[in-house]
Amino acid sequence: MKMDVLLGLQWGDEGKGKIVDFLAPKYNVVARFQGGPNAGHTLEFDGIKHVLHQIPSGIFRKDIVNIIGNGVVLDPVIFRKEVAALDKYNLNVVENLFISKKTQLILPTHRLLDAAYEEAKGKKKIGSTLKGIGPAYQDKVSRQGLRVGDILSPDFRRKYSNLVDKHLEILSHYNTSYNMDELEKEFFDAIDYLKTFALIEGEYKINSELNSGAKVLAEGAQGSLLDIDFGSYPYVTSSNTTTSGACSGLGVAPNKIGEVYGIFKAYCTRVGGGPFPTELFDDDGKEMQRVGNEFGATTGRPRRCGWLDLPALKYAIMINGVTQLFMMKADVLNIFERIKVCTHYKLPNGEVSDVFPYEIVDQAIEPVYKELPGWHTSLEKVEEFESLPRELKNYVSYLEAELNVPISIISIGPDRTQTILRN
Ligand code: 2SA
Ligand code: MG
Repeated sequence: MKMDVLLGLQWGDEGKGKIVDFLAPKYNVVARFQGGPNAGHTLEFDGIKHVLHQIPSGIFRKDIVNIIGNGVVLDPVIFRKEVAALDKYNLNVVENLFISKKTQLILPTHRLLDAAYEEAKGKKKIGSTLKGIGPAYQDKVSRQGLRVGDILSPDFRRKYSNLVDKHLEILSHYNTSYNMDELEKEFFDAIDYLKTFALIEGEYKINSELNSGAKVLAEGAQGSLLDIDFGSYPYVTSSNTTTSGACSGLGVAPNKIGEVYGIFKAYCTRVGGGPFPTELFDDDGKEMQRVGNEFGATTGRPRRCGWLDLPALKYAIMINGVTQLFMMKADVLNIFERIKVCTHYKLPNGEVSDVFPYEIVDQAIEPVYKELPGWHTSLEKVEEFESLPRELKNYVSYLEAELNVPISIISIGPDRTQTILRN
């Protein structure tokens, strides 16, 4: 079998949690391949809202195997709280969750370093989620990180102290206050708890699942435009959020990738700093934020809002090799009489282009818009594609023609049931 990949094509928060939950019944395995507690995947069903950070979204279905891959950075303290929050649902978390021994650990000092580095950036803050993501990946790449498998070694405390001593030395140059004893107590309690889970050779597990005919879904976090290589650098996260990250973050070969599902919102949002060519600063933007409830699932921060950006979306489709598109939150645009879509960027030198430019950060980019009529009506009663308002169907056809990829799902509300499939 091949592994399908699901990822966000914008700056995150496209609605991956909802879609994984929706697709999950078709899969036997759901795996996370990058990121960590900076992710916030919101799932809503039976009138209750659930937010997952590090645990794959397949956990709500009792017959699905969930894998945290080697590409992830795992905070054991947050992990413990996350599992505790699931307690009341009577799920098989311990039996259904497998963690790669090669997954990197986030230490309490990674969080402190994240905060210290952000503070030192002054006005140029990345808008990090302050979960220690950047410093943890830094240690991975500089070959000194601790991995989940290390916690099984009798030497773990010594390895931990070696690394933490280095962190504390760096922190002594910053104006940071913390209580190391408290942080360490909480951390080591969480490490003991983590030991009660299946810590495995993730790459063997996932390949043997594929070989035995299991259907596997890789669940992306953050978004393609936050990719460390292809995003709006340096305003990015510290991992490859794109399809190739699913290969390296799980140990699955590129020729085993099947469908690549790309999710995008019918408009655009971004949390944190960095360029956002179609950002709205007017009432339209405020309305999108209010109606779309655009606040970060991890940090609660308000998300910046704007119109759909086709140059950025085409770029993300190209990098990821997207085979099917899912359009999310179409209902948020119900309020508009006219809808805008950015088709090109106008650069300061007058050039008009649909290329996502290298100089995305350092120059003012003016979006060139096409206007389309809005549907300006509620979608509440709609259950199938045919019953969608004509203007929304036209919006979908227009996007498909521009993007050259079919839009096979249109989401018109947060609930599992508010999901329109196209055949
Ligand atoms: P980090 O913490 O080092 O990964 O931050 C670097 C940049 O990546 C952005 N980022 C995100 N953007 C959107 N959603 C994310 N996850 C949470 C959510 C965010 C939240 O799903 O709602 O709750 O605020 C996420 N994670 C990282 C971040 O804003 C920085 O620009
Ligand atoms: Mg999110």
